[in-house]
Amino acid sequence: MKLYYHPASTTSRPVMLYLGETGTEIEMEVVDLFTGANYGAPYTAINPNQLVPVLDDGDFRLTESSAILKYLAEKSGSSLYPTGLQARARVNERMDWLNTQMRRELNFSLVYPQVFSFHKFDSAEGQAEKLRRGREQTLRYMGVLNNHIIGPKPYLCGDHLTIADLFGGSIVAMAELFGSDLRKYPNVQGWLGRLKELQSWKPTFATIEGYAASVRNPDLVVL
Ligand SMILES: N[C@@H](CCC(=O)N[C@@H](CS)C(=O)NCC(=O)O)C(=O)O
Repeated sequence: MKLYYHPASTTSRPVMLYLGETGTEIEMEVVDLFTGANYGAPYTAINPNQLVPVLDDGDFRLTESSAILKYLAEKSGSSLYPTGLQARARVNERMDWLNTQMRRELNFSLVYPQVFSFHKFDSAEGQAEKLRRGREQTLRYMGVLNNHIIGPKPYLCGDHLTIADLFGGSIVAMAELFGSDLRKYPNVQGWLGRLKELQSWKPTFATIEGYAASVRNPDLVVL
């Protein structure tokens, strides 16, 4: 198997975490998003969306980080993706929520327009409005995550780590990385703290931590 990825990519890191935590060794190829390699003809032929990650398993090609995690876990029978009907439905529910609600607001509406030049809005008014709304919605979803999804449990789906935690950890960690103080969300902070203890967390996050340190500044709109 082969993974096309970039370590600064929020959607590549969950797959990197999965591979690290399960000791799964596959071929890894960096697609350099910072030089636009994903827009070149060779990579566009691999993924017409021009996005990472992509998994190749023989002649089977898979895009979408959430689907890749489920495929890898199901293929190897990993306990990170429980098989019981309702337990699995819960993992899928969390991943869909993270992918469509939290990622849209926290990553695309609040963080990315401030720290990735190609996500910035042309007009100052447009940018300000995007950030205002993104912040408002992210605060709402952080409350849902803190009070209802995590609550007193150690992980998103209960007592055990699942692929939903690997997926969500990468998305939610973007808040802290770019200057948000999550102390007002103690359950979220505690959950992230447990994920940071995973042996593959530090190496997986080294690139984005370096990038965040280089662009973080007091003017960023944060939570
Ligand atoms: N829904 C896709 C989204 C993938 C995605 O947004 N990838 C970003 C990195 S996090 C990317 O490749 N961006 C390159 C670009 O926009 O130029 C997934 O979950 O895999």
